[in-house]
Amino acid sequence: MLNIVLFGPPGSGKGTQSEKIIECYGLVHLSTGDLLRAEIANRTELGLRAQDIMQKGELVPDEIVIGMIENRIDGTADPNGFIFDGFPRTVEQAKALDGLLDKRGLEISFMVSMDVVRQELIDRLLKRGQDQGRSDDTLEVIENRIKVYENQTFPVMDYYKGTGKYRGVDGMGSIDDIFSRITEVIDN
Ligand code: B4P
Repeated sequence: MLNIVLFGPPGSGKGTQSEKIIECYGLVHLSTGDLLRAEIANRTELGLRAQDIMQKGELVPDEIVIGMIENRIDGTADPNGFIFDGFPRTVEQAKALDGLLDKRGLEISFMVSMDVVRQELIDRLLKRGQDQGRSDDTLEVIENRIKVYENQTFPVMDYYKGTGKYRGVDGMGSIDDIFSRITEVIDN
C-alpha cells in the first residue's frame, strides 16, 4: 500500500497536487482542511468549534483532527493507499498517525515536502481569496497561517527526516512541472 504524506506551507499546492496524485495512482484523499470545512458547512458541533480557530489561521486541536482521520481510515474499504493532505501538522499528529497506522498493520511510505518561497505563497492564497472567497485567504490571516506553519508544523519535517521518509521537491513553477517532480519521487 502506498501511503503518502503531502507536506508544505499554506499555499504550497497540497490540495492542488493531491487531486492529480489521486487521479494517477488511485489513492484515497484524506484532507483535514476539507473535512473540517465540511463540518463547518454542515454546522456540526465540531464544525462550530473549528470555525473560529480556522478563521484566525490557528490549528484545530490535535485530538479533533486525529479522531477525524482515524474514522476515515476505518471507514474506507480496501484502499490502494492514502494521501494525507494537510495532516500531520504537528509532531503530536505525526506520532499519532504512526501509532494508528501501526495498529492496523500499515505505515507511511514517505513524506513529499514542497518548498515554495514566502511571497509566492502569499500571492497564490490572495488570488484564491479573490477567486473563491475562502474566508481564511486574507493577508492578515495568511501571514498568521505562515507563522503557525513555521512554529508548529515545520518540525514535522524533522520527524520524517529522522525516520528516513522525507523527500523534498521544488514547489515553484507550473502545476504540471511540480506534479512531474512528485511522480518521479513516487515512481522511484
Ligand atoms: P488547508 O485546507 O490544509 O489549506 P492550506 O494549507 O492553506 O492550502 P493548500 O496548501 O492545500 O492549498 P493549495 O496550495 O493547494 O488548511 C486550512 C486550515 O484548516 C488551517 O489553517 C487550519 O486552521 C485547519 N487545519 C487543516 N488541517 C489541520 C490539522 N491537521 N491540524 C490542525 N488544523 C488543521 O492551493 C492554494 C492556491 O494556490 C490555489 O488557489 C491553487 O490553485 C494555487 N496553486 C497551487 N499550485 C500552484 C502553482 N504551482 N502555481 C500557481 N498557483 C498554484
